[in-house]
Amino acid sequence: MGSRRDFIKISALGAAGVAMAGGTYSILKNSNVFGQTDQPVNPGKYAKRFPTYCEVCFWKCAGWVYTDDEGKIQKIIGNEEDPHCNGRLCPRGTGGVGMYYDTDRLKTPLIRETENGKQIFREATWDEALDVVAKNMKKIAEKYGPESMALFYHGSPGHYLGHLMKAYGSGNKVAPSYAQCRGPREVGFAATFGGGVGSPEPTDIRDTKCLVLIGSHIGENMHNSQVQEMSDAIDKGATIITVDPRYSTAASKSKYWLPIKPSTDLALLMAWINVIINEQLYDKAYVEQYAFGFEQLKEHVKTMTPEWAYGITTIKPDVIRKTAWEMAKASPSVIVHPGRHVTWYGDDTQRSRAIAILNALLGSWGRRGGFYFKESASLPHYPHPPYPKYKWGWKETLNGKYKFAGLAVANAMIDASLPSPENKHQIHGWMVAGTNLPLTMPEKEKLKKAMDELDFLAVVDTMPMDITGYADVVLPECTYLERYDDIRVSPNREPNYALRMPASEPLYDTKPAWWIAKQLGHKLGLDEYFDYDDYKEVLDWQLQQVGSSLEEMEKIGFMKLDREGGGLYLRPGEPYEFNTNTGKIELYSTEFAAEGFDPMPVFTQHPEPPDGFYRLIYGRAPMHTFGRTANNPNLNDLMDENSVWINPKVARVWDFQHGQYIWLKNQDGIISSFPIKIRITERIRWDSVYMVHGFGHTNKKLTRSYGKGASDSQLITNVMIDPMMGGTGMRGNFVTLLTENQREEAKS
Ligand SMILES: Nc1nc2c(c(=O)[nH]1)N[C@H]1C(S)=C(S)[C@@H](COP(=O)(O)OP(=O)(O)OC[C@H]3O[C@@H](n4cnc5c(=O)[nH]c(N)nc54)[C@H](O)[C@@H]3O)O[C@H]1N2
Ligand SMILES: Nc1nc2c(c(=O)[nH]1)N[C@H]1C(S)=C(S)[C@@H](COP(=O)(O)OP(=O)(O)OC[C@H]3O[C@@H](n4cnc5c(=O)[nH]c(N)nc54)[C@H](O)[C@@H]3O)O[C@H]1N2
Ligand code: SF4
Ligand SMILES: [Mo]
Repeated sequence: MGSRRDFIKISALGAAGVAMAGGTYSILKNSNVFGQTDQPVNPGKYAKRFPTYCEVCFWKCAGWVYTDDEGKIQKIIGNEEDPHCNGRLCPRGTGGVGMYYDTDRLKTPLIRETENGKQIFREATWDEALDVVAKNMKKIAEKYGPESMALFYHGSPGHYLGHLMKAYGSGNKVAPSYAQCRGPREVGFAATFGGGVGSPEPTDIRDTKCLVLIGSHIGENMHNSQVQEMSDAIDKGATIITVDPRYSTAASKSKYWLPIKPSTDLALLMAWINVIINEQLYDKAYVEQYAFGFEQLKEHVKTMTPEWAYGITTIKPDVIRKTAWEMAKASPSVIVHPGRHVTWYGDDTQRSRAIAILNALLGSWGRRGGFYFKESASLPHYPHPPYPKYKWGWKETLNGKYKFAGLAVANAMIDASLPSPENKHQIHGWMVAGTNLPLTMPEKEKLKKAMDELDFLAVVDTMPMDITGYADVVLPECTYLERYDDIRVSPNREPNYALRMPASEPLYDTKPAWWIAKQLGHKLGLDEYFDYDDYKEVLDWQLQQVGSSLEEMEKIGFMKLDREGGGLYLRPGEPYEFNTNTGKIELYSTEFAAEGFDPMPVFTQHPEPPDGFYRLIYGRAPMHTFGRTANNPNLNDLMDENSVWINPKVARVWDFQHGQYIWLKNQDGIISSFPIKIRITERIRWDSVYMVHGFGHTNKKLTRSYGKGASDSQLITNVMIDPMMGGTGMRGNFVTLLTENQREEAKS
């Protein structure tokens, strides 16, 4: 069956002219995975340096880009003053140069056309390509109203294109980094402490005495300063407790590894709460002064004993008690880490709530070695006319569901793009910038159907990623090393600014997203919203308002400011009003109760794998960010495919050998597009298999990563939706293992 929008494999366009940079990268050197600042920078070799902040992941470490006397980018090192990195980039940040030098990059705008009955991409000028985008946006506005356009984004381009969308009349700006990532955590913590966690997480790891990791695999999850602080805390003797069905890197550094049965963490958390209350281990003064609902909570957890949890989690009662005592001993310098990618089982908001409650009982919120009060620098918005009022927005696309969604829900936006009787507000056009939806969203068939229904789809990306194959128009953005972007103002212990400026002219015919947004604005008659010729003017204006300038920031790259909002921690007995209904830390959530949800978390059992199937779990590799780095020449060198971790017991039953390639088939009969190599290891429970996310790319134009490894996303066809905020729980999928022959049979 042909579809209106066939997947087009982008053909190699333009001569691949640029050679790889020669620089050496201190990756995984001396077992220290971070780049070093103490390497002398040879002034003869490196002629110039330019400030940047990294876009290889969203920790946004500030750094310096060095070029040689021919203006070629040679290396990137961390900015010593920046608390996100303390002068050391992670292997991915160091390897970011590979994004610039990747000869598979998108090189010119492309327009989908039909030639002899076959759909192809034609190389186009920017003017032509932007004309097609603007024409289609106008058509959609006329036919359905501008509200029917949606922007899917991740990272820097979102701001400029989001501004364009709002000026055009749509408030549908949506990032999978909410409902596929940290949304439930933000809701669970806000219901408890009156504020979300945000990024970077305000975890005071450097001063903690006890760090509890529930699935957060810091060390493989390479969020830079967090890994550094954890390493320092270990050196200072902190106790690490890791709860993970897999013996993760963090587990290997832990005093306690709790190899929990996947999907049962909420029972463990409730049992910990039970012990901490019943054995009077909680911070009494803190709870008395700041918390609401203690008596209800005490009553609620009465039967949730370690013995009860043992039957569910397989974690022994004495281990549950001992680890609870460890936390209490360290209190308040203890962190039960909120995690980050928390969309696991559909009850994720409530699991995050349980984590927040546990922290509240231990008195760690607003305390040294627990969670500090973060602060971010402010910058005035560049002036523009008010946005037009839109008649409906992302909230209306939820059709009354997901009351606690604080941001747009990507999966709901996809649902809203499918025609259906209950869909009063259908989306008809997408712009996708910096998110590779086929590898990011579960339920790939639904995604494809939705894309097929669209009147128009434009993609802004740097690489011929899988999503570009579905586009009507592809707009090639230049990489973060070739552009100005907004000043980074992310929160930290001290507020600060970091600048990104180009270290090189854009290679090929690529352009920054701010420029793309401005040109589209012009073609849509929205010039008044883009009152500048160059984004430098915006940055300079903003910096002038706060007593600095672009000129100054180009020299220093990073600026730390004084705190204005009070101390990092609560002073003993300090009166404090939390931003909740009661003004207190809510152990009993009045908000949840008012909307008919459990005011305190309740454990429910999740389905378990049928015979011959194993739970599919996934995570990160230290040298890759999702799928965005799989093709990066430097990082591909370090790891070019993922493997599937299988317990030796399971390997024996199936008679599989280490290194053998197999296919995975899920509960709905979906077979992985590509085979995956077996890693036989005791480090995984026998009831689960594990793989690193971000492999199994399907676009042939990714010459290094096409067909390498398997995609977890493809096998995630069962999602467990969080009824509170719409997050897609993705760990309720089960796979069985197929040899080549069995795959042939299964296919026929
Ligand atoms: N190198 C690198 N670092 C990254 C990223 C990256 O792409 N690459 N991405 C960044 C982003 S956006 C995010 S959101 C974070 C994600 O990083 P985390 O928030 O740390 O990731 P999770 O996916 O929640 O955790 C993965 C771990 O959960 C374990 N797990 C699976 N099922 C269960 C279960 O039922 N219970 C428990 N307790 N554990 C389970 C897995 O074995 C694995 O070790 O990483 C960030 N850091
Ligand atoms: N199965 C499964 N699904 C997941 C996860 C998982 O672990 N497993 N993790 C979830 C999590 S935690 C998150 S945060 C999301 C993240 O998922 P996404 O938001 O989709 O992030 P990436 O996969 O990094 O996709 C980034 C896209 O941006 C492009 N890109 C890179 N740099 C630039 C740039 O400067 N400009 C532009 N315009 N494009 C650029 C890349 O080429 C790529 O196409 O995925 C979620 N989905
Ligand atoms: S943690 Fe690594 S990849 Fe992420 S921003 Fe920092 S250096 Fe870049
Ligand atoms: Mo994420």
